[in-house]
Amino acid sequence: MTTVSLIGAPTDVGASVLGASMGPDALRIAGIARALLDLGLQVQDSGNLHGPGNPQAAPQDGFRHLQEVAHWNRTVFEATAAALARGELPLMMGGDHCLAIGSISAVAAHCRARGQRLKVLWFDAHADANTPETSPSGNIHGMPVACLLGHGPHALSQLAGSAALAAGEIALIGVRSVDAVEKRFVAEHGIEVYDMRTIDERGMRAVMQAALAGVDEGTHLHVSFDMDAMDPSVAPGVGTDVRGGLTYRETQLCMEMLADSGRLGSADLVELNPALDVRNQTAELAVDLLESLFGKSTLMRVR
Ligand code: 6HN
Ligand code: MN
Ligand code: MN
Ligand code: MN
Repeated sequence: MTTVSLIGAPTDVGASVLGASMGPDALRIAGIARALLDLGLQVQDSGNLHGPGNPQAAPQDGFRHLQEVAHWNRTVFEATAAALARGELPLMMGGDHCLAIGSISAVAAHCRARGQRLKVLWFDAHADANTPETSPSGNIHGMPVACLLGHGPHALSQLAGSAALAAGEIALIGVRSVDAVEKRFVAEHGIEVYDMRTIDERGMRAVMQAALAGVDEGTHLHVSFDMDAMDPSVAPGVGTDVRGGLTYRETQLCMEMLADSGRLGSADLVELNPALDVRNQTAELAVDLLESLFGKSTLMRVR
């Protein structure tokens, strides 16, 4: 039986809007553990990780809070690696999206050690592919994709010993806000991107089929879900909202197709900002999505 390890990472050091630090508790209040237990999973909630506070400092050398971000990511790396080593399925509850550097670096190291293929599906309004040279904000939550591909400071880009990912191991879904220099990074690395226009034109089912092509029994699937991938009309509790995002049903279909793949090995749920939410609805929405990701379906499946 699968044991889901809930890893709370309560920090917003990678963002400039404060509040994502309250994400883990908002998910607990919305009933994340109960929901997973009701699906017949085992749940291990070891509480929240600890780390430095948010200094709210100005950028230095293109980064805001590099020291603090590196500290948090080392801690997330250790917790994720420990859960994987115990045979559990880590669910990192952010926190801002910089924390996916730690979780995905641990997943990549785990897969490499076992000769497993890895595919990361990165749901986001943004490409998160800035480097300190190109970032308009210095906020490190805008840089994790670049760091995971080996670009950025050593403390963030080499957590797994070398670059965590090759460009072909990640696909971005739901993208609609990409900075000028990020466009070049994405194109030059040949990163697989399903932006909102592609989703409009092809439909979510075709997009997910393409994103999951090649995922087989030997593949570890990691889902990194930034709540701002969804349309702000349904997910208002996020710090960097962009209109024109995924609908409720489009997102549920993604989660259902991911569950059907049977290959989910780890996940992040990030950028949930309870300070900007209304009656915890974005956390409740996140729990709905996670239920589907972990196999809840409307009807009994007869195959
Ligand atoms: N996120 N591209 C912008 C920046 O500051 O680099 C926004 C990044 C948002 C990041 O939502 O995880
Ligand atoms: Mn993001
Ligand atoms: Mn985003
Ligand atoms: Mn490169």
